[in-house]
Amino acid sequence: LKRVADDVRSIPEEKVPWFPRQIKDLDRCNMLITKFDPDMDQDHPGYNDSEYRKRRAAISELAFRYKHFIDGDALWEDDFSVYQQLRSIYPSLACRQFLDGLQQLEKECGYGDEQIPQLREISAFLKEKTGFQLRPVAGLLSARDFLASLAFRVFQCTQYIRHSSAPMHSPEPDCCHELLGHIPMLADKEFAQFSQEIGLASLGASDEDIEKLSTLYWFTVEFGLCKQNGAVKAYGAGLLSSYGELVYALSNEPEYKPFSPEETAVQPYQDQTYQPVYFVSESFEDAKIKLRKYSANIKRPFAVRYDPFTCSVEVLDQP
Ligand code: HBI
Ligand code: FE
Repeated sequence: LKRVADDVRSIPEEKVPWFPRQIKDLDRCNMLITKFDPDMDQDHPGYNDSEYRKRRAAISELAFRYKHFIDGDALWEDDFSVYQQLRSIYPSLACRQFLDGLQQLEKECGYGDEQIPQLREISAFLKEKTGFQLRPVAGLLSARDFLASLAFRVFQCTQYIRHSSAPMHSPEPDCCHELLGHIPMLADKEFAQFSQEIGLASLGASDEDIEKLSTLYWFTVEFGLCKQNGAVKAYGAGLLSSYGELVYALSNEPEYKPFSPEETAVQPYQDQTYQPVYFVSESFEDAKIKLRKYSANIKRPFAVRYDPFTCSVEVLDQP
């Protein structure tokens, strides 16, 4: 039923791993990682809750059926108690771009603690702001497929909600994480550009480089901090969707290092508990310039360029 690592499409024997060239090719970027899946992981808070698992299977089915040109229905879960809690600490801890994005979502897109707009509406909102669009996904994707989507300004979004026995923490991405962590940031032009550039760098890259880019993504897009008016603020979605870690990251406890792609890309990270170290960028502009330099040094026998008119990737200098 689920498409997972062992029965994924076979990649023919060639030097460069397959990668999507057109936005509709993202229909094939669907390799799920089952590490934190409630059907497979005995430690998942929903593992023994058959109602929860049934609901998850139904939501997954919608994501599996989704095709780029068909744009099927996809729904968000609607329990939004975490919204109010997190909302109250954002003004002092979140970066300016996040607060701007959230305010626009509240004013123009129906964000609030009572209800949440559907994927289609938020996708249309983002398309207008930065050209990003959303597509539903059933769970944690392989890093390669997830990053490839960013190259096309497509963000793969989970729709299900965390189990009610653990409202403050989820080992998997869930809709609270996407809606509160990622979406406000994706409404910022500079940040959208940064995200797409990580995606473009990943296309056809070696497994080793994918691992490094995924670690970079982890310490920036998920757990990044940045300087703003002399203070340190959060922009990472993993922080902005976790009350506990957001407060912890901006306390005096954790270690901070300046963002430097070479060093950040090989820093071991934690996906079970708080990060031991956070990387602080001078600004998004600065992070983008550093990332660009880093990407230029990734070895690939070709270069890629995104054509926004056709939503496709041009491959240059192929041998
Ligand atoms: N899959 N659905 C989904 N959402 C993510 O945020 C995500 C993912 N797969 C991998 C991933 N994030 C990161 O850990 C990086 O490896 C890219
Ligand atoms: Fe995320």
